[in-house]
Amino acid sequence: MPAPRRPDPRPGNPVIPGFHPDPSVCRVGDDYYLACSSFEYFPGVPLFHSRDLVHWTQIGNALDRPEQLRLPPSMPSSGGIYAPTLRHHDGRFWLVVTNCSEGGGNLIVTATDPAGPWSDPIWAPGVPGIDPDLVWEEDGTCWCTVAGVSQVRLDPSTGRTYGTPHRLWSGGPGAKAPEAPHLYRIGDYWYLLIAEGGTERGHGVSIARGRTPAGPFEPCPANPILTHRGTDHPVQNTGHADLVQGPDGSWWMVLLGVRPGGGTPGWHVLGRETFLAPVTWVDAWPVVGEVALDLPELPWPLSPGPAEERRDDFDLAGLRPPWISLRDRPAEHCTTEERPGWLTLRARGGSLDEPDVVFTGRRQQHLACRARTLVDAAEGCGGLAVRLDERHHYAIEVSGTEVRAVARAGSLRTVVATRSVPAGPVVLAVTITEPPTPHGPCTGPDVVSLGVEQPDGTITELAALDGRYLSTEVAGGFTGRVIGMYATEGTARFDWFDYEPLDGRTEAPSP
Ligand code: 6LW
Repeated sequence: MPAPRRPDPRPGNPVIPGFHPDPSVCRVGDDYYLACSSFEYFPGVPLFHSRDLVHWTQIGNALDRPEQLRLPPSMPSSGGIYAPTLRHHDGRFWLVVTNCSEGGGNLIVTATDPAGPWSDPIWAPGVPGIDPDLVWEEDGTCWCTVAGVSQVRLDPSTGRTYGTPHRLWSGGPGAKAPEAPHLYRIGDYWYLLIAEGGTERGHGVSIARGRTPAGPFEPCPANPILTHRGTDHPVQNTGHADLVQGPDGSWWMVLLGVRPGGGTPGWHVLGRETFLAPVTWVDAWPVVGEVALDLPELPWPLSPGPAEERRDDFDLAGLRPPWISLRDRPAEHCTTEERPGWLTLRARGGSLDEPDVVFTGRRQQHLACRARTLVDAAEGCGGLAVRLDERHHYAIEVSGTEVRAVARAGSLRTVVATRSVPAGPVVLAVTITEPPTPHGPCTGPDVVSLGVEQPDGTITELAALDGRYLSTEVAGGFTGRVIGMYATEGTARFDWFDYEPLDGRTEAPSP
Protein backbone atom coordinates (compact mmCIF):
# COMPACT_ATOMS: atom_id res chain seq x y z
CA MET A 1 0.00 0.00 0.00
CA PRO A 2 1.41 3.47 -0.83
CA ALA A 3 2.67 5.49 2.12
CA PRO A 4 0.37 8.28 3.26
CA ARG A 5 1.23 11.62 1.70
CA ARG A 6 2.79 14.28 3.82
CA PRO A 7 1.46 17.81 3.61
CA ASP A 8 3.20 20.13 1.17
CA PRO A 9 6.42 21.36 2.75
CA ARG A 10 7.81 24.88 2.41
CA PRO A 11 10.16 25.42 0.66
CA GLY A 12 10.70 22.13 -1.02
CA ASN A 13 9.70 19.61 -3.58
CA PRO A 14 7.90 19.69 -5.89
CA VAL A 15 9.60 22.92 -6.91
CA ILE A 16 6.90 23.50 -9.53
CA PRO A 17 3.76 21.79 -8.20
CA GLY A 18 0.81 20.79 -10.33
CA PHE A 19 0.69 19.52 -13.91
CA HIS A 20 4.18 20.61 -15.04
CA PRO A 21 5.79 17.52 -16.58
CA ASP A 22 8.86 16.87 -18.71
CA PRO A 23 10.94 19.75 -17.30
CA SER A 24 13.87 21.03 -19.30
CA VAL A 25 16.23 23.54 -17.72
CA CYS A 26 19.14 25.78 -18.67
CA ARG A 27 21.17 28.47 -16.93
CA VAL A 28 22.48 31.80 -18.17
CA GLY A 29 24.70 33.53 -15.61
CA ASP A 30 22.79 33.47 -12.32
CA ASP A 31 19.42 32.86 -13.96
CA TYR A 32 17.76 29.52 -14.53
CA TYR A 33 14.98 28.96 -17.05
CA LEU A 34 12.70 25.94 -17.27
CA ALA A 35 10.06 24.76 -19.76
CA CYS A 36 7.35 22.06 -19.47
CA SER A 37 4.83 20.19 -21.62
CA SER A 38 1.31 21.57 -22.04
CA PHE A 39 -0.64 19.05 -24.21
CA GLU A 40 -4.14 20.27 -25.20
CA TYR A 41 -3.90 23.71 -23.59
CA PHE A 42 -3.20 27.09 -25.13
CA PRO A 43 -0.88 28.93 -24.72
CA GLY A 44 1.65 26.12 -24.81
CA VAL A 45 5.00 25.41 -23.10
CA PRO A 46 4.99 27.34 -19.80
CA LEU A 47 8.32 29.04 -19.09
CA PHE A 48 9.68 29.70 -15.62
CA HIS A 49 12.54 31.72 -14.18
CA SER A 50 14.45 31.10 -10.95
CA ARG A 51 17.54 32.35 -9.17
CA ASP A 52 17.79 29.44 -6.74
CA LEU A 53 16.25 26.39 -8.53
CA VAL A 54 13.63 26.22 -5.75
CA HIS A 55 11.38 29.25 -6.31
CA TRP A 56 10.12 29.49 -9.87
CA THR A 57 8.03 32.28 -11.37
CA GLN A 58 6.19 31.77 -14.60
CA ILE A 59 7.38 34.45 -17.02
CA GLY A 60 5.46 33.43 -20.11
CA ASN A 61 4.58 30.66 -22.52
CA ALA A 62 6.74 29.92 -25.56
CA LEU A 63 3.81 29.17 -27.88
CA ASP A 64 1.32 31.95 -27.24
CA ARG A 65 0.20 32.90 -30.73
CA PRO A 66 -2.08 30.89 -33.02
CA GLU A 67 0.63 30.99 -35.72
CA GLN A 68 2.86 29.03 -33.34
CA LEU A 69 0.31 26.58 -31.98
CA ARG A 70 -2.77 25.20 -33.70
CA LEU A 71 -4.55 22.35 -31.99
CA PRO A 72 -7.43 20.75 -33.92
CA PRO A 73 -10.82 21.13 -32.16
CA SER A 74 -11.44 17.39 -32.26
CA MET A 75 -8.06 16.47 -30.75
CA PRO A 76 -8.56 14.43 -27.58
CA SER A 77 -6.88 15.37 -24.31
CA SER A 78 -3.19 14.46 -23.92
CA GLY A 79 -2.56 15.23 -27.60
CA GLY A 80 -0.78 18.44 -28.55
CA ILE A 81 2.46 19.65 -27.04
CA TYR A 82 4.90 17.06 -25.66
CA ALA A 83 8.27 17.37 -23.94
CA PRO A 84 10.34 20.44 -24.87
CA THR A 85 14.09 20.94 -24.60
CA LEU A 86 15.23 24.45 -23.64
CA ARG A 87 18.82 25.51 -24.32
CA HIS A 88 20.84 28.73 -24.55
CA HIS A 89 23.34 28.85 -27.38
CA ASP A 90 25.09 31.63 -29.24
CA GLY A 91 23.23 34.40 -27.41
CA ARG A 92 19.77 32.96 -27.98
CA PHE A 93 17.30 30.64 -26.31
CA TRP A 94 16.33 27.63 -28.41
CA LEU A 95 13.29 25.54 -27.66
CA VAL A 96 12.53 22.37 -29.58
CA VAL A 97 9.26 20.55 -28.98
CA THR A 98 6.75 18.21 -30.64
CA ASN A 99 3.21 19.17 -31.55
CA CYS A 100 1.72 15.67 -31.60
CA SER A 101 -1.58 16.79 -33.12
CA GLU A 102 -2.62 16.39 -36.75
CA GLY A 103 -0.70 18.84 -38.91
CA GLY A 104 1.97 19.15 -36.22
CA GLY A 105 5.46 17.73 -35.94
CA ASN A 106 8.75 18.87 -34.45
CA LEU A 107 9.31 22.59 -34.29
CA ILE A 108 11.92 25.02 -33.03
CA VAL A 109 11.31 28.51 -31.66
CA THR A 110 13.95 31.00 -30.55
CA ALA A 111 14.02 34.11 -28.37
CA THR A 112 16.55 36.54 -26.96
CA ASP A 113 14.31 37.10 -23.92
CA PRO A 114 12.76 33.87 -22.61
CA ALA A 115 9.72 35.88 -21.45
CA GLY A 116 9.08 36.36 -25.17
CA PRO A 117 8.37 37.09 -27.85
CA TRP A 118 9.35 33.72 -29.26
CA SER A 119 9.78 33.33 -33.00
CA ASP A 120 7.37 31.71 -35.38
CA PRO A 121 8.04 27.97 -35.58
CA ILE A 122 10.81 26.53 -37.70
CA TRP A 123 9.49 23.11 -38.67
CA ALA A 124 11.90 20.16 -38.69
CA PRO A 125 10.08 17.38 -40.60
CA GLY A 126 13.20 15.20 -40.80
CA VAL A 127 13.43 14.79 -37.03
CA PRO A 128 12.28 11.20 -36.48
CA GLY A 129 10.36 11.16 -33.19
CA ILE A 130 9.16 12.81 -29.98
CA ASP A 131 11.15 14.27 -27.08
CA PRO A 132 13.64 16.15 -29.26
CA ASP A 133 16.89 17.43 -27.73
CA LEU A 134 19.37 19.94 -29.19
CA VAL A 135 23.10 20.01 -28.54
CA TRP A 136 25.96 21.81 -30.28
CA GLU A 137 29.55 20.75 -30.81
CA GLU A 138 32.26 23.36 -30.45
CA ASP A 139 32.43 23.84 -34.22
CA GLY A 140 28.70 24.67 -34.29
CA THR A 141 27.47 21.26 -35.54
CA CYS A 142 24.02 20.68 -34.03
CA TRP A 143 22.57 17.27 -33.19
CA CYS A 144 18.94 16.49 -32.53
CA THR A 145 18.31 13.35 -30.46
CA VAL A 146 14.83 11.85 -29.99
CA ALA A 147 13.04 9.08 -28.09
CA GLY A 148 14.00 5.60 -29.14
CA VAL A 149 16.89 6.73 -28.93
CA SER A 150 18.11 8.05 -32.26
CA GLN A 151 19.87 11.10 -33.58
CA VAL A 152 20.15 13.23 -36.69
CA ARG A 153 22.26 16.24 -37.64
CA LEU A 154 20.15 19.37 -37.87
CA ASP A 155 20.44 22.99 -38.88
CA PRO A 156 18.18 24.49 -36.20
CA SER A 157 17.89 27.80 -38.02
CA THR A 158 16.20 26.15 -41.02
CA GLY A 159 14.90 22.85 -39.59
CA ARG A 160 16.78 20.93 -42.31
CA THR A 161 18.23 17.55 -41.35
CA TYR A 162 21.31 15.93 -42.86
CA GLY A 163 21.89 12.21 -43.38
CA THR A 164 19.74 9.42 -42.03
CA PRO A 165 18.91 9.16 -38.33
CA HIS A 166 21.08 6.66 -36.47
CA ARG A 167 20.32 4.64 -33.34
CA LEU A 168 22.38 5.61 -30.26
CA TRP A 169 21.50 3.62 -27.15
CA SER A 170 18.17 2.31 -25.91
CA GLY A 171 18.78 1.89 -22.19
CA GLY A 172 18.78 -1.28 -20.14
CA PRO A 173 17.71 -4.63 -21.62
CA GLY A 174 13.96 -5.20 -21.41
CA ALA A 175 13.07 -1.73 -20.15
CA LYS A 176 10.24 -0.12 -22.08
CA ALA A 177 10.04 3.38 -23.51
CA PRO A 178 13.62 4.70 -23.81
CA GLU A 179 12.77 8.39 -24.18
CA ALA A 180 13.43 11.94 -23.01
CA PRO A 181 17.06 11.98 -24.24
CA HIS A 182 19.34 14.87 -23.37
CA LEU A 183 22.92 14.98 -24.56
CA TYR A 184 25.63 17.02 -22.78
CA ARG A 185 29.33 17.64 -23.16
CA ILE A 186 30.74 17.45 -19.61
CA GLY A 187 34.50 17.19 -19.12
CA ASP A 188 36.01 14.56 -21.41
CA TYR A 189 32.74 12.80 -22.24
CA TRP A 190 29.45 13.22 -24.03
CA TYR A 191 26.69 12.04 -21.69
CA LEU A 192 23.38 10.67 -22.93
CA LEU A 193 20.71 10.92 -20.24
CA ILE A 194 17.42 9.10 -20.90
CA ALA A 195 14.21 8.04 -19.16
CA GLU A 196 13.14 4.41 -19.33
CA GLY A 197 10.49 2.11 -17.93
CA GLY A 198 7.56 4.31 -19.02
CA THR A 199 6.13 7.38 -17.30
CA GLU A 200 4.21 5.30 -14.73
CA ARG A 201 5.44 3.54 -11.56
CA GLY A 202 8.32 1.88 -13.44
CA HIS A 203 9.83 5.19 -14.52
CA GLY A 204 13.56 5.77 -14.11
CA VAL A 205 16.58 7.70 -15.36
CA SER A 206 19.65 6.09 -16.91
CA ILE A 207 22.82 7.46 -18.44
CA ALA A 208 25.58 6.42 -20.82
CA ARG A 209 28.75 8.18 -21.95
CA GLY A 210 30.90 8.26 -25.04
CA ARG A 211 33.74 10.20 -26.60
CA THR A 212 31.65 11.70 -29.40
CA PRO A 213 28.06 12.97 -29.53
CA ALA A 214 27.19 10.11 -31.87
CA GLY A 215 28.59 7.46 -29.55
CA PRO A 216 29.41 4.64 -29.11
CA PHE A 217 27.96 4.92 -25.60
CA GLU A 218 28.95 2.97 -22.52
CA PRO A 219 26.08 2.54 -20.00
CA CYS A 220 26.66 3.61 -16.41
CA PRO A 221 27.17 0.49 -14.23
CA ALA A 222 24.86 2.03 -11.61
CA ASN A 223 21.85 2.43 -13.97
CA PRO A 224 19.16 3.37 -13.35
CA ILE A 225 20.77 6.35 -11.63
CA LEU A 226 17.32 7.35 -10.33
CA THR A 227 14.12 5.38 -9.86
CA HIS A 228 11.50 5.04 -7.12
CA ARG A 229 9.96 1.89 -8.59
CA GLY A 230 8.94 -0.60 -5.92
CA THR A 231 9.55 1.83 -3.05
CA ASP A 232 7.16 3.51 -0.65
CA HIS A 233 8.66 6.92 -1.34
CA PRO A 234 5.92 9.59 -1.34
CA VAL A 235 7.18 10.74 -4.76
CA GLN A 236 6.64 8.11 -7.45
CA ASN A 237 7.07 7.78 -11.26
CA THR A 238 10.37 9.72 -11.07
CA GLY A 239 11.97 10.19 -14.48
CA HIS A 240 12.22 12.43 -17.53
CA ALA A 241 15.12 14.44 -16.15
CA ASP A 242 17.46 17.22 -17.24
CA LEU A 243 20.80 18.29 -15.72
CA VAL A 244 22.04 21.78 -14.95
CA GLN A 245 25.16 23.17 -13.30
CA GLY A 246 24.95 26.05 -10.82
CA PRO A 247 27.21 29.09 -11.04
CA ASP A 248 29.18 27.63 -8.09
CA GLY A 249 29.91 24.41 -9.99
CA SER A 250 27.33 22.25 -8.17
CA TRP A 251 25.10 19.96 -10.27
CA TRP A 252 21.34 19.51 -10.11
CA MET A 253 18.67 17.43 -11.77
CA VAL A 254 15.11 18.50 -12.54
CA LEU A 255 12.72 15.64 -13.12
CA LEU A 256 9.07 14.73 -13.13
CA GLY A 257 7.38 12.83 -10.33
CA VAL A 258 3.90 12.32 -8.90
CA ARG A 259 2.44 12.27 -5.42
CA PRO A 260 -0.08 9.42 -5.23
CA GLY A 261 -2.63 9.57 -2.44
CA GLY A 262 -5.31 7.38 -0.87
CA GLY A 263 -5.27 3.61 -0.51
CA THR A 264 -4.11 1.09 -3.06
CA PRO A 265 -3.03 1.38 -5.88
CA GLY A 266 -2.70 5.12 -5.09
CA TRP A 267 -4.09 7.89 -7.24
CA HIS A 268 -2.26 11.04 -8.29
CA VAL A 269 -4.47 13.95 -9.14
CA LEU A 270 -2.16 16.91 -9.81
CA GLY A 271 -0.48 15.33 -12.82
CA ARG A 272 3.26 14.96 -13.14
CA GLU A 273 5.05 17.72 -11.22
CA THR A 274 8.58 19.15 -11.40
CA PHE A 275 11.04 18.08 -8.70
CA LEU A 276 14.67 18.93 -7.93
CA ALA A 277 17.50 16.65 -6.76
CA PRO A 278 21.20 17.28 -6.05
CA VAL A 279 23.79 15.53 -8.18
CA THR A 280 27.41 14.67 -7.37
CA TRP A 281 30.00 13.01 -9.59
CA VAL A 282 31.93 9.82 -8.80
CA ASP A 283 34.34 8.33 -11.36
CA ALA A 284 32.91 10.67 -14.00
CA TRP A 285 29.38 9.33 -13.45
CA PRO A 286 26.53 11.37 -11.92
CA VAL A 287 25.10 10.21 -8.59
CA VAL A 288 21.61 11.52 -7.86
CA GLY A 289 20.77 12.51 -4.29
CA GLU A 290 17.38 12.03 -2.68
CA VAL A 291 14.29 13.60 -4.27
CA ALA A 292 13.39 14.89 -0.83
CA LEU A 293 10.14 16.67 -0.03
CA ASP A 294 12.20 18.90 2.27
CA LEU A 295 15.15 19.95 0.16
CA PRO A 296 18.65 19.81 1.61
CA GLU A 297 20.42 23.08 2.29
CA LEU A 298 21.35 24.81 -0.93
CA PRO A 299 24.82 26.24 -1.57
CA TRP A 300 23.29 29.70 -2.12
CA PRO A 301 20.65 31.80 -0.33
CA LEU A 302 17.04 31.19 -1.27
CA SER A 303 15.46 34.05 -3.15
CA PRO A 304 12.00 35.21 -2.09
CA GLY A 305 9.15 33.20 -3.59
CA PRO A 306 6.91 34.71 -6.24
CA ALA A 307 4.43 37.30 -5.01
CA GLU A 308 1.21 35.72 -3.89
CA GLU A 309 -1.72 36.85 -5.96
CA ARG A 310 -4.60 34.73 -4.86
CA ARG A 311 -7.24 36.74 -6.61
CA ASP A 312 -7.34 37.68 -10.25
CA ASP A 313 -9.69 40.58 -10.87
CA PHE A 314 -9.27 40.34 -14.63
CA ASP A 315 -8.15 43.94 -14.69
CA LEU A 316 -5.45 43.52 -17.35
CA ALA A 317 -5.97 43.67 -21.12
CA GLY A 318 -4.89 40.01 -21.39
CA LEU A 319 -4.64 37.02 -19.10
CA ARG A 320 -1.60 36.38 -16.89
CA PRO A 321 0.78 33.58 -18.04
CA PRO A 322 -0.53 30.77 -15.79
CA TRP A 323 -4.03 30.90 -17.32
CA ILE A 324 -4.57 28.20 -19.92
CA SER A 325 -7.49 27.68 -22.28
CA LEU A 326 -8.57 24.55 -24.05
CA ARG A 327 -6.96 24.35 -27.49
CA ASP A 328 -7.19 28.04 -28.39
CA ARG A 329 -8.21 31.43 -27.07
CA PRO A 330 -9.89 33.52 -29.76
CA ALA A 331 -11.04 36.93 -28.45
CA GLU A 332 -14.63 36.26 -29.52
CA HIS A 333 -14.75 33.37 -27.02
CA CYS A 334 -12.44 34.54 -24.23
CA THR A 335 -11.64 38.15 -23.43
CA THR A 336 -11.08 40.60 -20.57
CA GLU A 337 -11.77 43.58 -22.82
CA GLU A 338 -15.50 43.25 -23.51
CA ARG A 339 -16.56 44.13 -19.96
CA PRO A 340 -13.45 45.61 -18.33
CA GLY A 341 -12.59 43.94 -15.04
CA TRP A 342 -14.44 40.77 -16.04
CA LEU A 343 -13.48 37.66 -17.97
CA THR A 344 -16.10 37.11 -20.65
CA LEU A 345 -16.46 33.57 -22.00
CA ARG A 346 -18.77 32.97 -24.97
CA ALA A 347 -19.83 29.38 -25.64
CA ARG A 348 -19.34 27.77 -29.01
CA GLY A 349 -21.80 25.00 -28.25
CA GLY A 350 -21.07 21.76 -26.55
CA SER A 351 -20.51 20.90 -22.94
CA LEU A 352 -17.51 20.13 -20.77
CA ASP A 353 -17.68 16.67 -22.37
CA GLU A 354 -16.54 18.15 -25.68
CA PRO A 355 -12.84 18.60 -26.49
CA ASP A 356 -13.32 22.22 -27.60
CA VAL A 357 -15.55 23.59 -24.85
CA VAL A 358 -14.77 27.22 -23.96
CA PHE A 359 -12.75 26.72 -20.75
CA THR A 360 -10.02 28.82 -19.14
CA GLY A 361 -8.34 27.70 -15.96
CA ARG A 362 -5.21 27.24 -13.91
CA ARG A 363 -3.47 24.12 -12.74
CA GLN A 364 -4.45 22.75 -9.34
CA GLN A 365 -1.12 23.09 -7.53
CA HIS A 366 -1.95 22.05 -3.98
CA LEU A 367 -3.26 18.80 -2.58
CA ALA A 368 -5.84 20.83 -0.66
CA CYS A 369 -7.16 24.11 -1.96
CA ARG A 370 -10.24 26.21 -2.59
CA ALA A 371 -11.19 28.04 -5.80
CA ARG A 372 -14.06 30.51 -6.04
CA THR A 373 -15.43 32.72 -8.77
CA LEU A 374 -18.20 35.30 -9.08
CA VAL A 375 -20.17 34.49 -12.23
CA ASP A 376 -22.86 36.44 -14.02
CA ALA A 377 -24.71 33.95 -16.21
CA ALA A 378 -27.74 36.12 -17.01
CA GLU A 379 -27.09 35.56 -20.71
CA GLY A 380 -26.20 31.88 -20.70
CA CYS A 381 -24.74 29.05 -18.67
CA GLY A 382 -21.31 29.06 -17.07
CA GLY A 383 -19.50 27.53 -14.18
CA LEU A 384 -16.43 26.40 -12.33
CA ALA A 385 -14.93 23.00 -13.11
CA VAL A 386 -12.19 20.72 -11.88
CA ARG A 387 -11.11 19.22 -15.18
CA LEU A 388 -8.89 16.27 -15.90
CA ASP A 389 -10.17 15.74 -19.42
CA GLU A 390 -13.42 15.73 -21.40
CA ARG A 391 -14.46 12.43 -19.81
CA HIS A 392 -13.41 13.19 -16.25
CA HIS A 393 -14.50 16.41 -14.52
CA TYR A 394 -16.64 17.76 -11.72
CA ALA A 395 -18.37 21.12 -12.09
CA ILE A 396 -20.71 23.57 -10.45
CA GLU A 397 -22.59 25.74 -12.91
CA VAL A 398 -25.36 28.32 -13.01
CA SER A 399 -28.01 29.00 -15.60
CA GLY A 400 -30.73 31.52 -14.76
CA THR A 401 -31.70 30.86 -11.17
CA GLU A 402 -30.60 27.23 -11.08
CA VAL A 403 -27.24 26.00 -9.83
CA ARG A 404 -26.22 22.44 -10.76
CA ALA A 405 -23.45 20.16 -9.54
CA VAL A 406 -22.36 17.94 -12.42
CA ALA A 407 -20.07 14.89 -12.40
CA ARG A 408 -18.60 13.08 -15.37
CA ALA A 409 -16.51 9.93 -14.86
CA GLY A 410 -15.79 7.79 -17.90
CA SER A 411 -19.01 7.37 -19.84
CA LEU A 412 -21.24 8.29 -16.88
CA ARG A 413 -22.54 11.84 -16.61
CA THR A 414 -24.85 12.90 -13.80
CA VAL A 415 -26.41 16.06 -12.47
CA VAL A 416 -25.71 15.27 -8.83
CA ALA A 417 -27.71 18.09 -7.23
CA THR A 418 -29.53 21.32 -8.10
CA ARG A 419 -30.39 24.38 -6.02
CA SER A 420 -32.36 27.56 -6.72
CA VAL A 421 -30.58 30.86 -6.26
CA PRO A 422 -31.83 34.45 -6.54
CA ALA A 423 -31.35 36.05 -9.96
CA GLY A 424 -28.00 37.84 -10.34
CA PRO A 425 -24.31 37.02 -10.02
CA VAL A 426 -23.42 34.09 -7.78
CA VAL A 427 -20.19 32.88 -6.16
CA LEU A 428 -19.39 29.26 -7.03
CA ALA A 429 -16.83 27.36 -4.96
CA VAL A 430 -14.78 24.19 -5.24
CA THR A 431 -13.04 22.95 -2.10
CA ILE A 432 -10.56 20.07 -2.30
CA THR A 433 -9.52 18.35 0.92
CA GLU A 434 -7.81 15.17 2.06
CA PRO A 435 -10.31 12.39 2.80
CA PRO A 436 -11.45 11.97 6.38
CA THR A 437 -9.43 9.54 8.50
CA PRO A 438 -9.18 6.67 9.25
CA HIS A 439 -7.87 5.69 5.82
CA GLY A 440 -8.40 2.20 4.46
CA PRO A 441 -7.03 0.40 1.41
CA CYS A 442 -9.93 1.72 -0.68
CA THR A 443 -9.83 5.34 0.52
CA GLY A 444 -9.68 7.83 -2.35
CA PRO A 445 -6.96 10.47 -2.70
CA ASP A 446 -9.14 13.48 -1.86
CA VAL A 447 -12.66 14.87 -1.74
CA VAL A 448 -13.93 17.49 -4.17
CA SER A 449 -16.75 19.57 -2.75
CA LEU A 450 -18.93 21.69 -5.04
CA GLY A 451 -20.86 24.56 -3.49
CA VAL A 452 -22.43 28.00 -3.66
CA GLU A 453 -21.32 30.84 -1.41
CA GLN A 454 -24.02 32.62 0.55
CA PRO A 455 -24.01 36.41 1.13
CA ASP A 456 -22.60 35.81 4.64
CA GLY A 457 -19.58 33.99 3.18
CA THR A 458 -20.61 30.47 4.19
CA ILE A 459 -20.56 27.83 1.49
CA THR A 460 -23.59 25.62 0.89
CA GLU A 461 -22.29 22.27 -0.36
CA LEU A 462 -24.24 20.63 -3.19
CA ALA A 463 -22.00 17.58 -3.56
CA ALA A 464 -18.85 16.01 -2.08
CA LEU A 465 -17.26 13.64 -4.58
CA ASP A 466 -14.41 11.10 -4.43
CA GLY A 467 -11.42 12.63 -6.21
CA ARG A 468 -10.09 9.34 -7.59
CA TYR A 469 -12.24 9.72 -10.70
CA LEU A 470 -10.25 12.84 -11.55
CA SER A 471 -6.88 11.06 -11.23
CA THR A 472 -4.47 9.87 -13.89
CA GLU A 473 -4.73 6.28 -12.65
CA VAL A 474 -8.46 6.34 -13.55
CA ALA A 475 -8.57 8.70 -16.52
CA GLY A 476 -5.25 7.85 -18.16
CA GLY A 477 -3.21 10.39 -20.09
CA PHE A 478 -0.38 12.79 -19.40
CA THR A 479 -2.02 15.85 -17.84
CA GLY A 480 -3.33 16.78 -14.39
CA ARG A 481 -6.21 18.69 -12.90
CA VAL A 482 -6.98 22.20 -14.10
CA ILE A 483 -9.53 24.32 -12.22
CA GLY A 484 -11.29 26.85 -14.35
CA MET A 485 -14.26 28.76 -15.67
CA TYR A 486 -16.34 27.75 -18.65
CA ALA A 487 -19.34 28.69 -20.74
CA THR A 488 -21.59 26.11 -22.35
CA GLU A 489 -24.45 28.34 -23.51
CA GLY A 490 -24.52 31.99 -24.51
CA THR A 491 -22.21 34.24 -22.51
CA ALA A 492 -20.92 33.87 -18.96
CA ARG A 493 -18.96 36.66 -17.29
CA PHE A 494 -16.60 36.23 -14.35
CA ASP A 495 -15.76 39.20 -12.11
CA TRP A 496 -12.93 37.50 -10.26
CA PHE A 497 -11.38 34.11 -9.55
CA ASP A 498 -9.48 33.23 -6.46
CA TYR A 499 -7.43 30.24 -5.49
CA GLU A 500 -6.40 29.55 -1.94
CA PRO A 501 -4.01 26.78 -0.88
CA LEU A 502 -5.34 24.94 2.17
CA ASP A 503 -2.32 22.76 2.86
CA GLY A 504 0.21 25.13 4.35
CA ARG A 505 2.33 25.69 1.26
CA THR A 506 1.58 29.15 -0.03
CA GLU A 507 4.40 30.20 -2.26
CA ALA A 508 3.44 28.41 -5.47
CA PRO A 509 2.90 30.71 -8.42
CA SER A 510 -0.69 31.84 -8.87
CA PRO A 511 -2.23 33.62 -11.82
C1 6LW B 1 6.89 12.38 -23.01
C2 6LW B 1 7.76 11.29 -22.53
C3 6LW B 1 7.22 11.14 -21.20
O1 6LW B 1 6.95 12.62 -24.37
O2 6LW B 1 5.89 11.27 -21.28
O3 6LW B 1 7.60 10.90 -18.96
C4 6LW B 1 5.60 11.81 -22.54
N1 6LW B 1 7.94 11.01 -20.16
O4 6LW B 1 9.11 11.57 -22.53
C5 6LW B 1 4.53 12.83 -22.42
O5 6LW B 1 4.84 13.75 -21.42
